[in-house]
Amino acid sequence: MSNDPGAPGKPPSDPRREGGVATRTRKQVVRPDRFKVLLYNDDYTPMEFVVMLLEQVFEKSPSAATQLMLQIHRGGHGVAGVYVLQIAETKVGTVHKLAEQRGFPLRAGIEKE
Ligand code: TYC
Repeated sequence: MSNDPGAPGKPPSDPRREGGVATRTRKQVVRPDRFKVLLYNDDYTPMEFVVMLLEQVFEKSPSAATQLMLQIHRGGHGVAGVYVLQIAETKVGTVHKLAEQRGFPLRAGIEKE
């Protein structure tokens, strides 16, 4: 806060009012774009592996992870989480790395929200 008491009988000086022109400066609020991380169904990745990923990579509860895995299994794809781009890209890379290590064809992708 300003620590300018001003001269007695005068209001404190306000640099935004110098020259008698009132200006108002608002900080621009920048909200970064967000991206959905999608998981796609396939016929070979075990259900338990997908549930494990949803818990450990996407921080879902065990019951939320199971429900979402079944939704992907039945519907073809689902949203594992929503993040800023750099985090979304890292999550996709983690999914692909862990799936490839186990020889599973699981695929993830990114879609702008
Ligand atoms: N369809 C797989 C199975 O029957 C399970 C599965 C669910 C795979 C979700 C991928 O993103 C996926 N074993």
